[in-house]
Amino acid sequence: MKFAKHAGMLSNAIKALGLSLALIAITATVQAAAPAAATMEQAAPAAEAAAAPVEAVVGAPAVAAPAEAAAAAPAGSYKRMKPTEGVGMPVDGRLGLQDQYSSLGEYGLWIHDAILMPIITVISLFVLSLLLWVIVRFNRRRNPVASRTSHNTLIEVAWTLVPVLILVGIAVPSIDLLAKQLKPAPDKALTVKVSGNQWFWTYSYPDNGEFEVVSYMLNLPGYPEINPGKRLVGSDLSDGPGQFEVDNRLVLPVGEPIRLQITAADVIHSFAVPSLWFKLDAVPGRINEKVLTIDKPGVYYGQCSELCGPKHAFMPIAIEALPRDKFNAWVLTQAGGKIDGEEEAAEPAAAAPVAAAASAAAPAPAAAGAAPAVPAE
Ligand SMILES: [Cu+2]
Repeated sequence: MKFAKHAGMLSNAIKALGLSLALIAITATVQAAAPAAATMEQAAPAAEAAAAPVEAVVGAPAVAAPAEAAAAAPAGSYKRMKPTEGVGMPVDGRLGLQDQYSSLGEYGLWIHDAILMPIITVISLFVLSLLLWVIVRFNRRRNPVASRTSHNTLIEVAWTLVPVLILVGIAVPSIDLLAKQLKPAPDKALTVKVSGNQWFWTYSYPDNGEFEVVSYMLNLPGYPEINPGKRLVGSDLSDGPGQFEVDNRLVLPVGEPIRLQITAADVIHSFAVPSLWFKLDAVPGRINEKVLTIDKPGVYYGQCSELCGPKHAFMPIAIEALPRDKFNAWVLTQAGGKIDGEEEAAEPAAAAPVAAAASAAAPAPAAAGAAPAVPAE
């Protein structure tokens, strides 16, 4: 009897030791994986960034060639961007989060992939094996005389400390990410106001002449008309997937912080773009603000993520992220659009006259969009 008790205590001690070792191993693995994963995450966007200019270069002449004004449309001219398949949009059959195109998104994705998923997996397997072990080893048939073990200091300390350490390990990067997400925008950041409406989005640009862009989902071929008068998705070469593509996108510059102020005109909506790690509720009578910095030019799709009425499913978000000069050129195609001279001293001053000259000199290509805007200026 006494021997059995000692043997039981010994086996408990061994279990506790094994548990502690397992924990140390987990934390060590996570720590070792962290920098490696971080460098991989950094390397991947670098490779993509290297590929991006090629696409841009290839795209540009293709755009200019058929147009009559190849010479009159210089680098600064705007052309609606065609999205890259699988970038900034959901992919059939995919597990996990979308690829990320902002540094916060890469950080969040790393926390999910390198910290949370491994910890969840290890804990689940560990608990499963403990359960199986208890079922096999400590069942009633194999233990007709029940053990009277009631305390084991080592194992009790271990099963208190180990979860605490795991939670601390999760909390450190999580709180860091949260703090970074809530950091206010720098004073000079571009401000764009986003309003949710039943059932479309409006985007206004107070720093660029207060013009407003109204954004409706395009209608789907073969389905009842959702937004009367809007064209069918796919009727323009630059269109992305159905139910995501809109008539007028939210155009933003890349590589600089943008202060997005989100509100709503009627009921609560939510402005969410998964590939940019951005989701913020749009609440009537209130402005929610968050900074968005997009790393790479592209088209990124999202959806309203707050049930807001019968057409909630038909108010997608399409963000077109452009280099600064192309963004400025787009601003000048909008009625009343102007480049804020104070925002960047040198560049807009140089870019604005060029773009203005282009739209003045080349009425043919720019006529549709820019003609009403330029005289108004
Ligand atoms: Cu909505």
